[in-house]
Amino acid sequence: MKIERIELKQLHIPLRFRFETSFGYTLVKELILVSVYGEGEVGYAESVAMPDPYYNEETTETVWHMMERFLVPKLFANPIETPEDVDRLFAPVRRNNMAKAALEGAIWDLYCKQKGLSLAKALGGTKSVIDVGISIGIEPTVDQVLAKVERHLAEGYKKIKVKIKPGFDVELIRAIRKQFGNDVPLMADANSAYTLEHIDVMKELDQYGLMMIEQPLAHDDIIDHAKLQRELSTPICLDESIHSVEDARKAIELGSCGIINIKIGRVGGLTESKRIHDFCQSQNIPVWCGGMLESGVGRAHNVAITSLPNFTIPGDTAASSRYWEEDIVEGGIELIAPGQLAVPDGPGIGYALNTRAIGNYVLRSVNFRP
Ligand code: OSB
Ligand code: MG
Repeated sequence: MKIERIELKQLHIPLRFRFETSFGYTLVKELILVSVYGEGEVGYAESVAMPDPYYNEETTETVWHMMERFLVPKLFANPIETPEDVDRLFAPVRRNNMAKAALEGAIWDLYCKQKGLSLAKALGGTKSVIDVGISIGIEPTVDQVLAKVERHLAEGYKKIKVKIKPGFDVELIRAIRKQFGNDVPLMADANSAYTLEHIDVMKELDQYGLMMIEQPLAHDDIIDHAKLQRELSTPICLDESIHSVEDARKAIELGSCGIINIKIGRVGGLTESKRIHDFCQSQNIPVWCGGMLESGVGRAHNVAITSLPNFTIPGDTAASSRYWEEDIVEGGIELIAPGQLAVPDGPGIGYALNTRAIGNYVLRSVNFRP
């Protein structure tokens, strides 16, 4: 593959709602759109790092720096035949997974477009339609969350995830169960807001038949999660704690979780995402695709990876119109049936970019050439 040019664009896209978690809130989505040009095609991906280092240690600025100073030069200095070569080339760089994933993802898209293959097929996807859920943020009141649950259930989302934090947890889950019943596929995501000192809260949550509790304890922990999992019948799902297939292996061996959330950015790319998927499949651990409030470009990558067979639990890839007035992919990515998205079969990610919308959202851009 000949790479002729790499372009980075920083975009700011206003969200249609305020999205709050236990670690902060987002009103305007900030992302880096990566375009890799070669042999008449362009591959696209986006960096999912947030502006601030509160979900993980990366930020928009660290991603830009790592790409410019280390990762792009590696791509120009080495022959690349397949996306797996990129994974190997970036391996000596410690962490900075979101920076790596954005470049690797754009090269996956470019590679697929050059071969005339859909990204889903190239990754080993088997589904043409995927079930999706929705992640609902913390609101000022329980009633405001209930109103959102009602709206999104009516749209047919197959899994309702609510964000929790100490003081906004058991009462919320009890209210959702009371209003919508025990059959609603419901889970809670704590984004590391608890410690083992909150064991009583966890045991109370354990009474509500949740599909899982996502990342209750520290972002860098798998020991306490194993202790907690022994006390609960609800499966723990790890998000922040898993950066690689090695992390997944250790967490599963310790009994720290029963489910894993795969985010392509957090684990450093599609190649590593597929490894985690395959390993979890061999261990009978179901996986699902997490979200980072991605634009349509990032969500197109999420759709492609979700088409793999062990993504048996609906992910957080909601429709474009939930997030944006106008997405940066033409027409957005919308539900084709209640709670379902189509897996495109066109080349690469299968969506064209809306260059006019991108022009409205762009803050800065830079081009690199060999
Ligand atoms: O923990 O899954 C998370 C968004 C930003 C950072 C972390 C998380 C999330 C979400 C949103 O839950 C999922 C989405 O709608 O993209
Ligand atoms: Mg999470």
